[in-house]
Parts: sequence; structure tokens; C-alpha cells
Amino acid sequence: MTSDHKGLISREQVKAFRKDGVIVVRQAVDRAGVIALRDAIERDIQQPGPFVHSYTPQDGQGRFYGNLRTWETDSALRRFCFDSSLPAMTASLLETDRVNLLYDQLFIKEPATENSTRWHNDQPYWAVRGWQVMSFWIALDPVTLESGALEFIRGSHRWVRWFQPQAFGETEGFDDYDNNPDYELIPDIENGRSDYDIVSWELAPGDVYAFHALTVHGAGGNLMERVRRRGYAVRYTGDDAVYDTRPGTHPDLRSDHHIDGERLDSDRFPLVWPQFERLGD
Ligand SMILES: O=C(O)CCC(=O)C(=O)O
Repeated sequence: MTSDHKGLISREQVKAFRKDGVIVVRQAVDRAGVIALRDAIERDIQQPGPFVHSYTPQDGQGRFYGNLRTWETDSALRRFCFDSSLPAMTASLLETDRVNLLYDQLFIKEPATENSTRWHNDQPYWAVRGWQVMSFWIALDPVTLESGALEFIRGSHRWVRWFQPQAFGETEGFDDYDNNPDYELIPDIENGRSDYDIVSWELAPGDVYAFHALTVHGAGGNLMERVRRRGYAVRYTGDDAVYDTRPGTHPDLRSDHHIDGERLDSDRFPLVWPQFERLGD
């Protein structure tokens, strides 16, 4: 298999990412990294950072715990977002020279949590425009369809359709997203599954889904009685991404310090690749 110059992602994977909008990278995070992320998540659950948002359990049991921008308050997560192999993998997959960290997010579905994650694509939620925008979703437990593996519509990023954001569930202190007249309502994918090319992969701890910000995806609940489903997502952007003030984005993901069309480089959206540039070498 031919690898690109950074040696982490093969040319075949770049091609598949461009065509399908999603790939799996096996063992992208080593055992020590998985343990560090699990520890950080437990710290956050014990003492949540400011953007915590749990969703009301659908059937009164289990727990769907979420938080975002956790790297800003946890030094281990900050180190991971800056210094793991993810920024270099982003440079390869987005075919970009520069990578900014957009934000990170926790998605923890405890055992017996029926809450599914509705079908959506991410970029309409984010105050950023440009094509070079993507996520990694890192498995910190074994992930199967029964425990809430993500499902993706292959190639849906190339539809270039912006679907109106909707809340994933009832969350204290947040009603719903502003309507954006340029967005469209997402079709009822769940009841028309055979019309779509839906793909999913089981993951081991340390495996990641890497997906474009316009790829449509969703997930079932965690129906396992004992297995947790801890997912940690990190979002990055490339050269062509700029700040966007359009309506409909998540209020906690906006910035008071950027104007429309501005490059992201800042403390809030730090440059993480090339690493030598960030370190000022
Ligand atoms: O983990 C989940 O259930 C949803 C993840 C997701 O939608 C995302 O990372 O964009």
C-alpha cells in the first residue's frame, strides 16, 4: 500500500475519503492515548466543563452525556487535539497545508440508553464555510450497531445539501436552532433506509471514523446492558475554511472575535498543523 508523505494515511484512503466522505482508520489512537482520553472523559463527567448538555433519556433509563469545547479546559484533551496524529491525518485527508482545530465534543451513551442520534450533517451546525472541514470520531469502547455505531450515507457529502439543524433531544437550557431559510429539511432517512447507501463499521477502542462535515450520519441507541459507548469527536478545518455568521449554527460554537469571511487562526481555533509553524520554529 502506498502511503502519502506523512505516512499515516494511504493514497487509497484519501481517494476513498474524497469519494465516500467517510473512512475508518484502524488503531489511529494507541492504548496510552485511549486511556488518557477515557480518564479525561471521567474527569469531565465528574466535573463538567461549561458546555455540558445531557439529553433527557428516552425511556427514563440510561444516559446520553454530551459536552463540547472540552480541550479548552482539560490539558490532556488539549494535548491530544494538538499533538496526536489527527492534525497530520487531517492534512492528508483534506489535502491541505494548514489545519485549524475547530472544536472537540463528547458523545457518551451509557448502557441501556435508547436515545438515537438523529440523521444530520454537521457543517450546518458550525459557524464555518469552506469545503475542507472534517471530523474524527474516536471509539473508546468496542462499538457495534447494538451499542450505537455511527451509520453514514456513503457519498452524501457530494450532495452538498445543507440540512436544518435540529436538537438531538431535550436539553436543559437549549430550545432549538434558528431557522435558516437557505437550509432544507432533512428527509425521513430512517423510514426510507433502502433508498440510501448506508454504511457502518464496528470499531475497537482506538479505531476512528474520519468523515467530511457534509456527510450525513446518525446512530442508534446503546442497547447493551453493560457496555458503555464513549465517543470522542475532534473537528478540524483546512486552508479554505473561514468564519461564517449565517443563522442556524450552534450558539456555543460561534466566536465573538471573528467577522464573517475571516480566517480562523486564533486562540479559539488554533493552528495545529504544520506543528513547527505553531511552535514558531
Ligand atoms: O456519537 C454520536 O451519537 C453522534 C456523533 C456525531 O453526530 C458526530 O460526531 O458528528
